[in-house]
Amino acid sequence: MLRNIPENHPRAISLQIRELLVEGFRSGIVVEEGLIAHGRGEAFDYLIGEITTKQAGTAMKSAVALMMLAERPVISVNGNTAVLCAKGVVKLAELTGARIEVNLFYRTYEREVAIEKLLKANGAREVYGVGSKASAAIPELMSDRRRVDPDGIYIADVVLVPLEDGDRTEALVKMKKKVIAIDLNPLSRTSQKASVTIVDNVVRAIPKMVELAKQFAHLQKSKLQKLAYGFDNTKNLEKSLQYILQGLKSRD
Ligand code: PTJ
Repeated sequence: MLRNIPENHPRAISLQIRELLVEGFRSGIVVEEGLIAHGRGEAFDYLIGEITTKQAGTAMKSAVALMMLAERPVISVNGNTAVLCAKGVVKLAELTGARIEVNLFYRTYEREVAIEKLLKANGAREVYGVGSKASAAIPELMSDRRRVDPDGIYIADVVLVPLEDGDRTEALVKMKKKVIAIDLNPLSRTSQKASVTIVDNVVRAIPKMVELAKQFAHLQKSKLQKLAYGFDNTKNLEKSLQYILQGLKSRD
């Protein structure tokens, strides 16, 4: 049960998100480190004004188009993502034809199963990467994130990694996969290494991506291709940083 947060509290949404994570921690889905990672995310969210910026919107269009054009798209889910947006992840997977795979930095069988259960309670039919299904390995990666499903991330051409740590993004790109990151920190290694970086909070980004996927269902392939491939991640990240800097300067 979430603690009572007054609706009219000026930071109500932010406090509710924290409560979701604390609950997720108590139920064994989120790790302690996930709470710390959220704090870092919150700080960057504050700097972008807790809104979806124009740059994030552009990146999302490219990301959703990439997923819709992909042959084997996969959405990778960790503890934080599961408690913050299980329903949205399932919907996005449905609309883009993506598989959903559990992939954890702090991997335990209990957490994998708890996340699978949560995803299934939110409508997922099949969840990849749980237990012995994670039998393939990402080359050159030493963390437990290397363990992937041979029918999921291992053979994927496009992987969405909401809230990630950088090593795996780099390794997946080396495997010639397109990696879409959602990360509030435009300076993180994940953000810098991904093919498409959405600098936004997953709680705002995933629902917006669901809406885009609905709109894009009617687009011609050539239009999707233009959106997917006519995107420059380095330039877009630079603009995201400029956005933060301008916001700080305007307070002078
Ligand atoms: O569930 P596990 O075992 O896979 O572990 C998950 C964590 C998050 C602990 C693990 O992936 C980790 O340590 O991540 P990092 O290296 O701390 O990176 C998390 C990144 O996500 C940071 O750059 C944060 O700024 C960013 N972030 C945190 N919360 C959000 C976020 N980005 C988007 N939306 C958020 N809500």
